[in-house]
Amino acid sequence: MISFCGIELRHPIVNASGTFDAIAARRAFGDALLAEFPFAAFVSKTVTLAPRQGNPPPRLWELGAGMINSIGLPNKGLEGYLAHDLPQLAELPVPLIVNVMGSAAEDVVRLVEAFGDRDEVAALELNVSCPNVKTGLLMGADPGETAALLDAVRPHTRKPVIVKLTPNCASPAAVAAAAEQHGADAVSLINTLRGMAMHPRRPGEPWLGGGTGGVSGPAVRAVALAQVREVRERVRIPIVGMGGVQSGRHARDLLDAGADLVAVGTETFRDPLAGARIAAELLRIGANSGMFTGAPQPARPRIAQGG
Ligand code: RRO
Repeated sequence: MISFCGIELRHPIVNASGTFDAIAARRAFGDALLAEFPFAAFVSKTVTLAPRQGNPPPRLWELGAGMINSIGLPNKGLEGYLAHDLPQLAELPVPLIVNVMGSAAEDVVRLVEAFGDRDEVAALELNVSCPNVKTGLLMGADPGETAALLDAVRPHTRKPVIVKLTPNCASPAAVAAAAEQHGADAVSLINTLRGMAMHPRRPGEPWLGGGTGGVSGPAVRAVALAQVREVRERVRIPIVGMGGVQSGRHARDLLDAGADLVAVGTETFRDPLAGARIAAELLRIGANSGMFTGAPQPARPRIAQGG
């Protein structure tokens, strides 16, 4: 067992918000999903105050090393989430982290109040980093905006508050430091990197209905590692590291760069049980393989010479 913001977890692998639909997965796999749930905690897709349709299609573009999404936060809104999603997510065998977003601090306060004293909810994640919504502030791009949001939100819940950081700003580490100083219990990073794809047959037109989107998958792994390391040098609160993790080795690298938990996102599109596989691989790797660290190495067998 490991402890994250006072929450007991079986292992350090969770899902990245919005990349694993646990309700649909339960419909597809039945109660077997509960018996072998792939993540140590479940992070829900972002909830907004009012329902949203999301961005016009197409919403996805596959890359050589990942994908670009422009989903645009479709969700049932707070009332719909409380009535339909929360009761089903509360049946999962792991702690529930609810991800919320608003275009103004007052919206986020109302969302945090609504979840702040629900027993089903272990922690809240504030999404201040969605690259795909044109209206509203990107509160997470600026340390001052992030500080002001936390000042508004913090008095309304005793539950752990995780701030999801954007890589699309001058200094994610400065935003993380502001979040810590203004009461965040943890930070998570990275959200997707803003990118675009051109329409293959219509010169000059973007492919995605939203114009631009968020790049995820192996393409962003090196960026995630660098940013997690940079944030770790600035804050003492726990970090949920994510970005292109496909294996236990990749998870180990993020932990070594300073993360306390690792989230898996795009890889679950290829394999819904990737979280369980990565957790098992991580366990086999252990804390340190000893290679190139100066630790004593086992004697290497001599390669027999022919002749
Ligand atoms: O819904 C989305 O388009 C979306 C969100 Br809220 C987010 O935080 N990150 C992302 O890549 N897509």
